[in-house]
Amino acid sequence: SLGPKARSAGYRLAGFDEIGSTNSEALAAAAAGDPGGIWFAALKQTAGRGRRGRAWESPSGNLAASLLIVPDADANVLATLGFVAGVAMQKAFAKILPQGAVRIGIDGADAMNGSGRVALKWPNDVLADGAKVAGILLEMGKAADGSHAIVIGIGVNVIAAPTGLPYPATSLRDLGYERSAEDVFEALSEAWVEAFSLWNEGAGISEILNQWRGSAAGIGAPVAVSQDGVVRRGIFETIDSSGRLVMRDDDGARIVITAGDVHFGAT
Ligand code: BT5
Repeated sequence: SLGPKARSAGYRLAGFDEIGSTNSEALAAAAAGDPGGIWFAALKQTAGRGRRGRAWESPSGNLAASLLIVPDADANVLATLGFVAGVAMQKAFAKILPQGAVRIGIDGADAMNGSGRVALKWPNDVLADGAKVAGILLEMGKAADGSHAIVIGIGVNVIAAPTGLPYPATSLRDLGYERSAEDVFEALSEAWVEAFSLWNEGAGISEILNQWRGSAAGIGAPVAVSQDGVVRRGIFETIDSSGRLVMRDDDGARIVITAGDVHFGAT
């Protein structure tokens, strides 16, 4: 199990060999009165999930980890925690992969082509070489006292990635890196503490978004964003100060998007 072997920076850790979903476990713990500050981590999930009811494949040996926190902040501020997770995940890879594999501050087009290079895809994916290597699912629940409980779930393809998806996926092993789920978790928990304390400093929200933007895949390139069957196309300009995607359409109109699925190289 991930528990006894793995070390967690800053928070408690509940480790599992196998679980339904670490996000569900964390939400249930919050409702049952856990005060937060705990990671739920597993080597395998049988009911892992992504956004909008989609499934997340978590075969044995990959990492599924969910952090439960009960921060004192407004819901719209809490929504930016997904970007903290993206920055933390990228920094975690920088800690455990060879120098040069992870370059912070590369431009978007470059991020799609480099060998094994790690970049962030709006809103919640981590790409290596343009393929999805990790996904993030931020969920809000209720703590026992009625305040907001936040669960930040992160799935990392350590030894295997699914095939036959509508877009490419990869794993650390596919990229030529033999690492364990414990190694990845330990680096992630350390990087989270660093990124979260920055976020917590108030002005840190903009600093986190700056860092995120600096590693964003596809800025300056054509993009299509779909949400509820509506597809919008344009040139991906930036991420604004609230973490929304900003694009410019053919007519020069500025479009600001809060949620959706991004496709690059849109035609
Ligand atoms: C995500 O959703 O990418 C968020 C995934 C979060 C998973 C973590 S694991 C720990 C915690 N506990 C949970 O139950 N969940 C969280 P989304 O952007 O909606 O992407 C989902 C889509 O990614 C699926 O529809 C598939 O196309 C694809 N997919 C599924 N499994 C994948 C994998 N292992 N690697 C890459 N892509 C995958």
